[in-house]
Amino acid sequence: MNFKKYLYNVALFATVLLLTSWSEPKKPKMDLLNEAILPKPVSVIASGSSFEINAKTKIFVNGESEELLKIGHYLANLIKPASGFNLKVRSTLKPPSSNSIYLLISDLEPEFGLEGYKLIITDKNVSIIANSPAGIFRGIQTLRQILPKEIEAATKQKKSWFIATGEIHDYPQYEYRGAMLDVSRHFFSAEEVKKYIDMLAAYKLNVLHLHLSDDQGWRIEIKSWPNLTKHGGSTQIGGGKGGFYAQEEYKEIIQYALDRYITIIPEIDMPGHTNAALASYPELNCNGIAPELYTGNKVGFSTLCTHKENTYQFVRDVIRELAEITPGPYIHIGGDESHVTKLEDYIPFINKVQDIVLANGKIMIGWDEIAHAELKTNTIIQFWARLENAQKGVSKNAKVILSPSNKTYLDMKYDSVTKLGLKWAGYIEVDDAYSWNPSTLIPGIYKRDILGIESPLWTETITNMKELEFMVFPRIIGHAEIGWTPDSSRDWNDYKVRLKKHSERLKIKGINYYASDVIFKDEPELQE
Ligand code: TNX
Repeated sequence: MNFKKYLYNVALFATVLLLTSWSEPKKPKMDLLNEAILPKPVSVIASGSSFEINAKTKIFVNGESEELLKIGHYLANLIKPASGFNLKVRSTLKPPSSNSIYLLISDLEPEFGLEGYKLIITDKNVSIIANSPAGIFRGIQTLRQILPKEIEAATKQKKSWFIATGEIHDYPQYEYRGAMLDVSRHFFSAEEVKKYIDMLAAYKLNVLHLHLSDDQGWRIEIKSWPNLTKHGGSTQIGGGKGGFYAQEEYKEIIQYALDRYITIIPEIDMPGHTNAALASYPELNCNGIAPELYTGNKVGFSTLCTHKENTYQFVRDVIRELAEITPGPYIHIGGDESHVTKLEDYIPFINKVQDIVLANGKIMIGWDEIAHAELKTNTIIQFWARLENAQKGVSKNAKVILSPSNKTYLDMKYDSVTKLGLKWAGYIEVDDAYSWNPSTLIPGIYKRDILGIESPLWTETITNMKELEFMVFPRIIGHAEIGWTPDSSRDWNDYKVRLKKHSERLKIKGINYYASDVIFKDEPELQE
């Protein structure tokens, strides 16, 4: 080869090299194990490279399933505001080529159940595989958490969207992972409830229990007893204007939740906590006289008249209408703190209500006091206060939802200087909320007895969304991890690091979380 030809070859080689490196920019090396995923997945394997979501990435779903296409659009809409991308969503029968996110229903091992998923990220593609659409939806929440944090911004960001490659296998420890919102003491609009549903969905929760009636307000339209909302829903604690959900509005909340694989559980609290109903219909009172509406925050002073036939007509109508607009399997009948109902009246009352719920094809849930009644197959008790009640319930074959007030009550103050909230069950710091195990909480109650856990937010002192967010976040993220992640892979020190990182996302989302010292105050530096 002469020198000219040699130079020519060198130049050609250099050009080709340059061109290929231009057209295929190097993917940054990234480590999936560095990502702060909450709740922590069952297993994560990192492969050290990255995948970039760009304007040309397509979302594919296998088959023509409307439901999967809907989830595909949900994902596209999550990515859109911050990236500005309008990702196409398409169905396909064969695995798509590169630059795609593929949502696929397939038979996974039984432990993946209805909500488990595999998330597989290579430098060419992302796939989310699950036994059912719910699993795909949960997998999308993980994908969301491994995208750069700016993905949570509401406006377009100048950024590229790389994610680390690897494989995540994940499924929940408990089938029931819930939150409860008390919309009676202070009313929250349907729009606000939907916002809350979105916040819960991000942490793979699957139940929102709505406390729809109490002494201070009746919040769900019952067409056969219209004064319940007209009068009984007109105020709230402090005397402000209350509110209620028309049945059509309630159905919209249910659909919104369903689209996020969240079941709404409606609660009508009885026989106590009923002043709003008693004030609306004199015939529900033993003395036939309607009391005034109540705008204070005392508990335990009201009761339906358990001897009157009227009362059972009322309960039948309410449960029937509620069952008709509730597709989920459960109706919660309260049953707590009936301090002015005699036990000999309380027990037959709960027994009758249970028959009414069953006759309407639903499973009854009640607070732990209902363990005194004759529980039928499938009835569920929600533990909040008394260990003996939970144990009694389990001895009657009931399954238990755990809402220990000293760990899960989101209305408890964090510490002595927290302005909002109550403290009767003690202060609950972020680490207290996280550091406990459901299966060792109550002597004699084991994992097989436990349906799951739920975090209630009572709203005596909580009046708006900013206050709600402050009490809920970040404690509920810890509860979500307790419900999802196996006890053996949970550890406060590891969780704390992930939560601190994750807090930057909460900030970008505009969630008014409590920046607790137990997360943000660094340990004192070790002296050299
Ligand atoms: C107890 S928990 C209640 C509620 C209150 C709450 C305040 C339960 C079943 N009953 O009526 O709102 O304490 O923390």
